[in-house]
Amino acid sequence: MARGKLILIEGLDRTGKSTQTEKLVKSLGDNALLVKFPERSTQIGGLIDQYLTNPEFLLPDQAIHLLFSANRWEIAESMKRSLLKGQHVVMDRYVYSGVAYSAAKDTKGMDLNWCLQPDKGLLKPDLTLFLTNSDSELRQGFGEERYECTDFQDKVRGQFAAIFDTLEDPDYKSKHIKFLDTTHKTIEEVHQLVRAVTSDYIQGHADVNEFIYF
Ligand code: Z5A
Ligand code: MG
Repeated sequence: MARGKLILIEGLDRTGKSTQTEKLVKSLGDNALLVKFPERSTQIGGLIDQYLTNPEFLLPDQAIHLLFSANRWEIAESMKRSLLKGQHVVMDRYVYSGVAYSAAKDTKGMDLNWCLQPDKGLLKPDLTLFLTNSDSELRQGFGEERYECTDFQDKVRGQFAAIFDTLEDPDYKSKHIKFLDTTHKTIEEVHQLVRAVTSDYIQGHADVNEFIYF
């Protein structure tokens, strides 16, 4: 049986990632599973949730970085089992967020390469849809959690660009990463784009069964 595809929706804060992952999973039907990172319901996820929502819950930058990565590792095996059963797995954020947000802190020694190391060996997405837009701060909710402020988001934007320009393998990038500009598009218009790119990818790679790894 053909394995399912690992599909990632990434992007800057409030660009509609959660909205679009939910709609994509629904449109793929029973054969798709949604996985959101951070997965806040696990023990490690509980610590991450406290860190993000409680300004008095302090952790060294290295420690919270490793917790975000550990949160991916604790779900890695069950994701792989689902893929092997033929289910598509659609992720809301993943390794690229992990690297970009931590590297944006400018903490001594925590450069892009350092940040990527704990995720080495995780499954790499078959398809990443990276959402960009220039009006996201107008949307409801910006500013409620740690990291949700314009200055820091500008740094995160720079780190995402550096990941895709310098860290990621150019051959992988050209085949497996698509950038979608959502500026001034409605939720439904973005969904149609996301759906079209995903369907094309799934149809074009139906017989590819080997996994790719970070
Ligand atoms: N983080 C990290 O540091 N390290 C890691 O390894 C990982 C994450 C995995 C929490 O993530 C924080 O964790 C995050 C990165 C860090 N910090 N920041 N910033 P999260 O994923 O849980 O964050 P969130 O609360 O879900 O926010 P978000 O993901 O940034 O938002 P979103 O999912 O992109 O947007 P949305 O919830 O789908 O939409 C936001 C609003 O806009 C909502 O009211 C929608 O109805 C509206 N919306 C969406 N699309 C549109 C369009 N097209 N038009 C108009 N309005 C729209
Ligand atoms: Mg979200």
